[in-house]
Amino acid sequence: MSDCIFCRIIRGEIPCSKVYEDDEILAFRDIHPQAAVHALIIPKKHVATLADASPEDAEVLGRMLVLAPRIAKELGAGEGFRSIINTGKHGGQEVYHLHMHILGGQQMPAMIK
Ligand code: IU
Repeated sequence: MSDCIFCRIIRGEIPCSKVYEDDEILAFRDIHPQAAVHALIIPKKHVATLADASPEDAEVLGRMLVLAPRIAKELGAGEGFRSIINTGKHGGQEVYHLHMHILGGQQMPAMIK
């Protein structure tokens, strides 16, 4: 998806504060941080939402999960973090390129009791 903002970040057309990159995954700091540490982990393949992921995406999604604690720790959220994937309209998704938020570096408020 050539005009997707995150695809443009992946291609280097729009700058980002990169914190991790490999052949399949990019992670960068969120431009509007909602916590002391706020990064996004995204697959380089354009998948619009988690609901659009197919079985062939399972490996990269698993790799994103496994990377999350490493990235969180490297950014200073070693005491725990929250990972969120907003999906679709009711999920509050604003950018339609699958991404996992990593939030931490402070006590996160309870969301679900
Ligand atoms: P959401 O899950 O789709 O609601 O979150 C999108 C996030 O992408 C949001 O936190 C934005 O601040 C963030 N973001 C960004 O980091 N860089 C950008 O160029 C754009 C959005 I557009």
